[in-house]
Amino acid sequence: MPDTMDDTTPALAQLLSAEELKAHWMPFTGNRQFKRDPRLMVAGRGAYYTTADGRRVFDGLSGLWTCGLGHGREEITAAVSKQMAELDYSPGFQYGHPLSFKLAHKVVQLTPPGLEHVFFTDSGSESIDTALKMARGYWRSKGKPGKAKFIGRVKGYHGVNYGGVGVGGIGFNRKLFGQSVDADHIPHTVLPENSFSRGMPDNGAHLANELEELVLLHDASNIAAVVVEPLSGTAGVLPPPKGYLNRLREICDKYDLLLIFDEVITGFGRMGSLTGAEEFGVTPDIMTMAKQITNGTQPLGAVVTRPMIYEAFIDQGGPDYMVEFPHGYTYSAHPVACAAGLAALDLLVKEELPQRVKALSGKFEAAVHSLKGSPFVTDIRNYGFAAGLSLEHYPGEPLRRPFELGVKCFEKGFYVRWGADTIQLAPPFITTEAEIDSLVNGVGEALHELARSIG
Ligand code: PXG
Ligand code: PLP
Repeated sequence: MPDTMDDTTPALAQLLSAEELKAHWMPFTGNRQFKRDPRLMVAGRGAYYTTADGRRVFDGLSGLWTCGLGHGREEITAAVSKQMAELDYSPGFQYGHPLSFKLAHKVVQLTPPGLEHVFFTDSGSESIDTALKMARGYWRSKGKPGKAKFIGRVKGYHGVNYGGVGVGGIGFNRKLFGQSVDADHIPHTVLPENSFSRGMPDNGAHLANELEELVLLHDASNIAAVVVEPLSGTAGVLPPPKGYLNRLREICDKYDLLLIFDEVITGFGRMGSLTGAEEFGVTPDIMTMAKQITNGTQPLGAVVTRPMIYEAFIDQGGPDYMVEFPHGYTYSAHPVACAAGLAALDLLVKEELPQRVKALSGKFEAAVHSLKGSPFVTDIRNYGFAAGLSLEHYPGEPLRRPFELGVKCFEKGFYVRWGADTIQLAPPFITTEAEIDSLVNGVGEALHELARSIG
């Protein structure tokens, strides 16, 4: 284990006792390793964190793909403080407050034409489960209750709630929990001939035809919806092959399947457009969003739908005092989260940050691909301000090298994500060209140091 905490352990002991460290069962974390050698952030400003041992660390993943505007944005802090003082909570069922309607309207304006109604949740996982319920309810309201199966994609990540795990395609996330919803999966789009592709790979549109194979297998009368991320984030940044998403859309139209885009990572700027749908030119029937909607400052998710979905529930709603969609969370459209969302989206638009990502994405692409030939690097993929590097496995231990590399990067002042056999970079939209170079150089040095340390 790295011994970097040795000289800082007294500072850590002042901050947290062993009992306190033990009490928190951390999410998606190696709890044993972490508690032996904690990595703690205590402050954030712009594109940098400050760690408990007083170091400045570049935020190479924008939090968890959340904080593209950078940290400590005063406009968001002011909006949240004002809202807390004015109306800290208001019931979301049968009563409302003005901000949720303003935010819903804003989201409709920022998503592609055709998506017109917004349902609020508290997270990406809740957004996905909401979208799946909308899809099944839609078909039931149309008199087609058999249309209940979902088609996800291998390597897809759709959060951790039961529906999302069932349509998700990451084996590690599924194996302890069993199959939760009726789902099948189309193949992922990683092909050896696409190694080191820049942006959208040339090969692989034909893999969308696998959807048609599954439709022929299960029959369209049994399938509710197809759920994919336009670009898979968590699995290691997998951009869609050219033509692939268009083909999925065609097949969904041909067989009357709903198409759900999970834009929890791709939504609100990271692709260099407001959404992946806009960037890749394909509009789904339902879009799920979260993370960047509040710049990560408050938990908030959104599900954006075509009118036909909303109207199907309204039309079957019975007397007008009846609830049309028996679904919602205590914190759906929380006023403080809505205040944060309005402020964050205002900044995103006013500062033209998607445009900035687009303008700098060529620079980012060239920088990350300069790591080709560095020790252990077997593939590099990128789009917008997102990149994934696949790393050569230790025999029988695919997850170990990315962990070692991530910790080494952190020691060197760069926070990056490790997951599966990859590391991932997703810098804030405000990142400068010099910071892109320094992040990529930091990762390159860490790779070389890792190679030297194991001889
Ligand atoms: N869908 C997609 C496409 C996601 O990326 C979720 C749903 C779930 O969102 P919530 O808010 O419930 O976590 C996500 C979230 C990572 C990482 O390190 C990625 C996510 C979450 C946490 C970490 O790649 N994606
Ligand atoms: N469990 C119980 C016992 C509840 O009363 C509620 C909400 O009222 C929930 C779960 C759901 O909580 P949430 O609305 O925050 O998702």
